[in-house]
Amino acid sequence: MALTIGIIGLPQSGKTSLFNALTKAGAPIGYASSTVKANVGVVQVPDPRLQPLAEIFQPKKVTPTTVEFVDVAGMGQSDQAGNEKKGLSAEFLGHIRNADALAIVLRTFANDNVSHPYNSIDPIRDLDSLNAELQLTDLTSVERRIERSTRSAKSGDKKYVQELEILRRFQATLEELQLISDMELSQQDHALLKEMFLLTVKPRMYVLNVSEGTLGAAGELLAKIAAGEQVDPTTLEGELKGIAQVGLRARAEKAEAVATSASLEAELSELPEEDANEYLESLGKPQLGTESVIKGGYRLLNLITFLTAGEDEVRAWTVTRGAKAPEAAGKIHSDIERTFIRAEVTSFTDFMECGSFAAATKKGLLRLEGKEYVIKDGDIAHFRSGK
Ligand SMILES: Nc1nc2c(ncn2[C@@H]2O[C@H](COP(=O)(O)OP(=O)(O)OP(=O)(O)O)[C@@H](O)[C@H]2O)c(=O)[nH]1
Ligand SMILES: [Mg+2]
Repeated sequence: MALTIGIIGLPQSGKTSLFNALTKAGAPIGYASSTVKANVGVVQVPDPRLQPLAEIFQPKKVTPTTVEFVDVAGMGQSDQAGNEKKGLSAEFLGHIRNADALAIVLRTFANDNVSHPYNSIDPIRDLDSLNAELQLTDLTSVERRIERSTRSAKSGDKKYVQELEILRRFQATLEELQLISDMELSQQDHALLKEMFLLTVKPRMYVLNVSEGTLGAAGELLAKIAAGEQVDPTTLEGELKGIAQVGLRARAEKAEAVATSASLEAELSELPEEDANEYLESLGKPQLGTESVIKGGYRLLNLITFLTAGEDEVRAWTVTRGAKAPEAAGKIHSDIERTFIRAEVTSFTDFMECGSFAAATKKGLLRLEGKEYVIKDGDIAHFRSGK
């Protein structure tokens, strides 16, 4: 199943612009076309190893691995209208519960034509407000489950007595506005969490939507923070202050923080490559948010890529780090996983030095691996299976 990242954020923070930059889908943006229905799109994961392999194999097809993005509006809406918070709509939840990770868009860009629900730029305040909404929604889910389990526990089923004890701990954490992911969790806690699809336990990435001219500086600042350097936000001016605050929060939570200029990147994605590159040069070639979002998602979810290569197809596949050879084979086809015999594996680097499987075999660089082999990023694998 494709990996799904849910894009959420306050109204008009640039979610659909980011979605368009990522998917080149051209979904309508702006106030007149606030997102009502969710946008869903599939994005190819750029992988620099595919092209050199394609040059060697001249395959009929080159297939990158993909990530799915869902852009769902509907957070912070009740605030905007000055109403009491009611939690999130069923439509919103339907889309976001199944996401593997969340990309939380936080606005720092200046644009007088785009209103902000709180009428000022302060990304860490926006994040706290979004968190409160997510926590409230999770609390409602936990309370509902408590009601259900209480009824079942009364009939004497021990399983539910234990479940209730766990649920009450979750409830207390959420009521204190703490994150469940910060709790010490037992195996049983994890098992229950897996069933509940809570929003605050999903791996998350903060996507700072910055002004065009700040993209380069924002990327550098976030890289510094992620590398563990000391940064004091109070010494920073303008957008960079809020960007640093969010970066530090991400570091403390072991989350990811990336910078994008969503509307710029959405425009760039529609230009011919040459023109886009020229424009980027003029901005000092900043790292683009679209790429950081995809890479960040990979890191967050602990994913790696392995490759298959032949004259029919050169292809990239996604697996969780630590997956063994049969599980990787299962990405290609469940039959190959079931009847797995062995894998022939070489690393991309070794392969490129040899230039062919035959040469790699001669040099002893094409290894035969069994069921216990742990797949590594950049492995080129061929699986043998039988009845
Ligand atoms: N200057 C600037 N404007 C942006 C940027 N990103 C988005 N905008 C503008 O902000 C407005 C809202 O952008 P959208 O992408 O529609 O925001 P959204 O979060 O999808 O909005 P809703 O669907 O209403 O919640 C549009 O007019 C965009 O052009 C940015 O990086 N810089
Ligand atoms: Mg939108």
